[in-house]
Amino acid sequence: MSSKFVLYYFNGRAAGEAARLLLIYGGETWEDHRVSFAEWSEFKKNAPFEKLPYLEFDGIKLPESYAINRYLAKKYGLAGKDDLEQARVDAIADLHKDFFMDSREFSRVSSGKQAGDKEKVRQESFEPIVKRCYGVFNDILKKSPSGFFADSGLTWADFVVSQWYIRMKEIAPDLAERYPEIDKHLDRVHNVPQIKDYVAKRGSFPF
Ligand SMILES: N[C@@H](CCC(=O)N[C@@H](CS)C(=O)NCC(=O)O)C(=O)O
Repeated sequence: MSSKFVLYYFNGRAAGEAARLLLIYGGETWEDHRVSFAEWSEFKKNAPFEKLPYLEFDGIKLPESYAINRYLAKKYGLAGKDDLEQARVDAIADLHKDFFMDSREFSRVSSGKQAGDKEKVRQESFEPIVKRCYGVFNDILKKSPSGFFADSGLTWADFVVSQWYIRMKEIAPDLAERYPEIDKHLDRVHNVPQIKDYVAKRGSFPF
């Protein structure tokens, strides 16, 4: 059977895994196209906005991870229950984008992909963004009646935050103790019935 959706991203979770989880949650027929770093410079010429991820369907190439996530979340009922909740979900995701951008350096230096003094990068760029964002996320989750970011239940913001948190915990294991609600949230997300099987079988990722 031919796939309706093709998601193009690197072999990592980072900015692509939330879209994968949304497609799986939605029960879609889709193709998980992982672009290797060796083929990227050639591939980039035809990628909209010259970045990954993008989602291809019906002759359309939709770029930008959050545009993709919102599009799929609306389709599968994971955008938030009403306009206000959707705006709150967007706010969580947007704060997470700050976090993602500012934490990538520590991730790269930790894995040796980028040169640098790991402890210096941790103190000067990673810790300030961790404190600003994870403090907020932890408090919201602590107060949430659903255990997810939105009071009504699971949304795409849960996929975005939890999937990058996996990488954060690899490079800074003390985060689990400092932000216990974020740590419990990861298990809660991974136990969502629609994605549980995929999560158990997907194996490890380099980032
Ligand atoms: N704002 C974009 C950022 C995408 C982005 O930075 N993608 C990275 C991978 S996470 C990429 O394509 N890197 C390859 C390059 O810049 O050449 C989004 O959220 O989709």
